[in-house]
Amino acid sequence: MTDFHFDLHATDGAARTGVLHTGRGDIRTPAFMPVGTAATVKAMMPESVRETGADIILGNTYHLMLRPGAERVAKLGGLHKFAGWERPILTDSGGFQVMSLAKLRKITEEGVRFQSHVDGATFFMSPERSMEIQRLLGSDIQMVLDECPAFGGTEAVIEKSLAMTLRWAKRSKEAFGEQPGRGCFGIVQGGTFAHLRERSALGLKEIGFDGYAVGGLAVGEPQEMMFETLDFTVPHLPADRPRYLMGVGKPSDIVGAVLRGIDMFDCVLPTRSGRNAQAFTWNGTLNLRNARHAEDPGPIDENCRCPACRKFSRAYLHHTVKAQEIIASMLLTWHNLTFYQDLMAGLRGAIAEGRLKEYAAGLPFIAAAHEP
Ligand code: PRF
Ligand code: ZN
Repeated sequence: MTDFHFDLHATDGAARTGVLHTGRGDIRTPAFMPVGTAATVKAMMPESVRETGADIILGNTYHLMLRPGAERVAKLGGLHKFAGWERPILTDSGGFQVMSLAKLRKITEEGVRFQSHVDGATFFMSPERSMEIQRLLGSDIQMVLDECPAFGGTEAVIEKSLAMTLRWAKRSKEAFGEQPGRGCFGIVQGGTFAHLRERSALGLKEIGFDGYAVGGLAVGEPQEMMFETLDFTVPHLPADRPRYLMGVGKPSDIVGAVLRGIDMFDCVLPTRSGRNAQAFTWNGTLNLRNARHAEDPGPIDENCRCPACRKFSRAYLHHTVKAQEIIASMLLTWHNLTFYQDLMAGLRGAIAEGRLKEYAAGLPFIAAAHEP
């Protein structure tokens, strides 16, 4: 089996392109991971997700432990077989989702006790249990359990949270143990405080991980502040390991983060907004619900290779959105995931050719005003 390892092929300023090798296949970086929270990328068949250009999808420990349960998925042959996706899967640890979705959370040094948002049942998640679930699922990239503090916390609050997150990272790594072909990623926290981000990165490096995520961003801070935090965080991460910015983001967030040395991304935006009638284009976003599309015979994007653009008009998409037809979600999700993957391919090509800055500056959506 292929060892889990990262090969850097080229750099351009702080930006990098390469391949992350796993036992289940290769991931070209910079990479965008479509979100498949509940063992499905919503509204998409797995082979269609692959056709958009995805090398890896993301799954969620939190959702899968509640329903259908990690032990059940393991009994059925693991998450890849269960979900019909044989390529790599990264699983988030559940820390972030417990904070945003669960009811009656109680965090202690041992872990977090919470009530399911599905049926109110009580669960307990420790760093060890999170890693056990991710192993049962068969995840190729397993994330440590962390605490993602809300934006705007005081330095003292963020510092205390970070100290526990580092202790959880150590326990998570020990629980991960040795798993051939699979990797374990640490998660840098520390809010928007430079010295806390540095402390977090140094602490994680000392433990030693296969990759390093930047967590605690895109939690309500302005884009400029996210970029500034990356500027003082990324230099503390090892150059020979992949770097993953969690839960990001808009196309312009991704371009800015790639320019700052990030290699991997995940976000619900292309899938969720596709189910909400929004289409991404090189000139900004379109809302297909808008009446101005009602008699438009043209596609979303003349140059797009996706089925929504090759076979259907804006008028048809407008109609199916208005009529709440399922195909509207399917086609707009397919289009948006194609757009995101084509953007990543464009970024990889530009880095390989040493022209990323010019490529990024020439992207019309970076400056384009969004449709009201
Ligand atoms: N931690 C984890 N998952 C996450 C985040 C985090 O901080 C974020 C923050 N944007 C998204 N997903 N474990
Ligand atoms: Zn398209």
